[in-house]
Amino acid sequence: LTGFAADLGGTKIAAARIEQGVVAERLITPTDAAADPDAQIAAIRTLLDRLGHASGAPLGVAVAGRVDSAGSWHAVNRGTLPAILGFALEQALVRDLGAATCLNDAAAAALAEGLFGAGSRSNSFAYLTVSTGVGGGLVIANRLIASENGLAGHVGFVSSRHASGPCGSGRMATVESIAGGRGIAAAAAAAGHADTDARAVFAAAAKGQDWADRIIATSASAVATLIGDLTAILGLDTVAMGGSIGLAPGYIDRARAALAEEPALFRPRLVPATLGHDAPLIGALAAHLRKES
Ligand code: ADP
Ligand code: BMX
Repeated sequence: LTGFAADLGGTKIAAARIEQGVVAERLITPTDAAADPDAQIAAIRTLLDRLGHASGAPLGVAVAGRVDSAGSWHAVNRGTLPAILGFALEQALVRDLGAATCLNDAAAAALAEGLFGAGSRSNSFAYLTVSTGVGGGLVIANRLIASENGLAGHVGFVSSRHASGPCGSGRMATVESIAGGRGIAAAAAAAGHADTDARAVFAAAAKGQDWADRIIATSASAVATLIGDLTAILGLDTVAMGGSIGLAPGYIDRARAALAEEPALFRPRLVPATLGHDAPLIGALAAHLRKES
């Protein structure tokens, strides 16, 4: 597993040079959420250039949004990436960078965790990212679940009894709308703390502020209920959690505490992603190398 990878999320773009399955060098830049696809590709390209990527080198690109079987990229949450409205991403990447495979970020991470990480001994595995949104990838009987329209695995858009407001997907009261970073910021604003991002809500909770603690507890409860629901559908035995919120100190403990309220049958093993923030990067390159072989 040697080559390059990029991971474009709603908040940050990461790119890496990967050598023998290990991230040898990584660069990160903030995502310009409003930017059009060409500008997003240019931002990825700038990072790859700095990492020494040469045209035609193996490259996997993971993106927030759905990637359909033709390689077109569409935001599902239009509030997160409003200018990604159906764009021939894989074609453009191949044209500009010589070779590339693209797929959804959480699907890429699920693939990596399934092959090399928390899901490697599982028969029914889910990766969940709690980040700008709430994304997912499902690996059942060692196969990543995929659909032609690229929507399969978008578990953050399931309805939640913990939510009540609108979601950028157009659905109402989704898990993502209450549990993801944008949902947490919206809940903070509703509690009178405008312009407070999820990271700042965590900082406020760490200082003992009740309003912030309640928002994070609700996010973790919504994620735990989602895990119970997915387990009812798929018989999950293991769930790995990633994303900057999922991996934030204390978050997985809160999710486990909420999951403890579920009956045992609906309670899979819940662990942090073994590959941490590298999971989408390693999975994207793995998907590329698999396609080329
Ligand atoms: P992306 O969604 O672009 O993949 P991240 O996984 O970093 O990026 O998730 C971004 C979200 O995580 C934002 O809502 C941000 O405020 C929040 N966040 C970033 N760092 C932390 C942290 N240390 N603790 C809690 N939340 C964080
Ligand atoms: C949203 C959705 C998913 C993505 C997930 C995590 C968009 C733009 N994003 O559910 O495709 O996998 O967020 O993405 O529709 P992140 O930005 O939080 O890393």
